Amino acid sequence: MNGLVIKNTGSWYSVLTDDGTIIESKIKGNFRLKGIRSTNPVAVGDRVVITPNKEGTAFISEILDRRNYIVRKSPNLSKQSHIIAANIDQVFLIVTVNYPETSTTFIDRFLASAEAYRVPVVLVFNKTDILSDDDRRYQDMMIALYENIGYKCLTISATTLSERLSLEILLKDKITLFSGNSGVGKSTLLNQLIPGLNLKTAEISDAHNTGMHTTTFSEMLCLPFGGWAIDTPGIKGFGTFDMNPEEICGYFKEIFRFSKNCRFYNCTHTHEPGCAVRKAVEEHYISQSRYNSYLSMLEDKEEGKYREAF
Ligand SMILES: Nc1nc2c(ncn2[C@@H]2O[C@H](COP(=O)(O)OP(=O)(O)OP(=O)(O)O)[C@@H](O)[C@H]2O)c(=O)[nH]1
Ligand SMILES: [Mg+2]
Ligand SMILES: [Zn+2]
Repeated sequence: MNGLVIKNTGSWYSVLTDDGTIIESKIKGNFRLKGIRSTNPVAVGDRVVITPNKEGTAFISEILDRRNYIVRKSPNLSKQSHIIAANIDQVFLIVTVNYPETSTTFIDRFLASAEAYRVPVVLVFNKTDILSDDDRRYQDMMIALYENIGYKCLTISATTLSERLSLEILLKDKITLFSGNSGVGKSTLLNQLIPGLNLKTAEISDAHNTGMHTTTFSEMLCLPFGGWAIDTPGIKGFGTFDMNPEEICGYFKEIFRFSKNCRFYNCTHTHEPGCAVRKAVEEHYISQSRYNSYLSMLEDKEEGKYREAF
């Protein structure tokens, strides 16, 4: 029997079978993904084969081939990966310039990882109703930066959601992963889009200006106007896996464009003479924040470690 994994709580997976029933399932055997150990070998969005048993539950015996997935390194367990979701059409990366502040390093690392499978990412700037003038100017700069590179950007306020219609158009009939730091309003936005949903939400910490990690499991939700959205727990750091310097460069679209003019074909854009990328940074064709994010990912690679702060 085949089905779609729509929820993952600990070792239990809710599988929506092709005949429309939901069966609570567990994993059978040892799943491995390209030799990488994963904290969750099966992810929300996976299509799986299940074998129902007498108790009304089932075993997942096989994962069907994935079209794509978003994976990050688990904090603290540097050899382990965590698959955020599989088989998605696009990502809504929910960000806030304040309450809490989403860092450009976090955004850039996320974007680079999505580029690995060419998954389109829409940057959704939330909480525009509570921004100061300074916050708003900073947000405008961010939007100019990312639109210039080629990413779609939206500004919204999830609490009032006057932007409902434009969001519905983008979400309709697609599978969309909602991701971002804790407290940026992922669940609040989904509660608005799906009447009667009532996902748990919580105010961010005043003292630390950070979210409270309210959502603790991933869940695929059916959108009333067609399509699916995946609510996920907020993520703090975004460690990346198995990328060599050339690949990392390829995932920063504008850096990649300039790299073609570097003197050396294997230029890492860190110290080499005749580097067109560093020249472009100096001349402000490439933003310093993007270049710093690129360097931070190279550093991970060199030191073989991942710093939680990102
Ligand atoms: N003022 C304002 N507050 C918002 C907005 N969107 C969300 N919030 C508030 O921000 C807080 C956090 O929202 P959540 O929806 O719980 O955030 P989340 O991204 O799901 O957080 P995690 O589940 O921890 O990852 C709640 O108090 C929301 O009411 C917004 O557009 N404007
Ligand atoms: Mg949430
Ligand atoms: Zn170079």
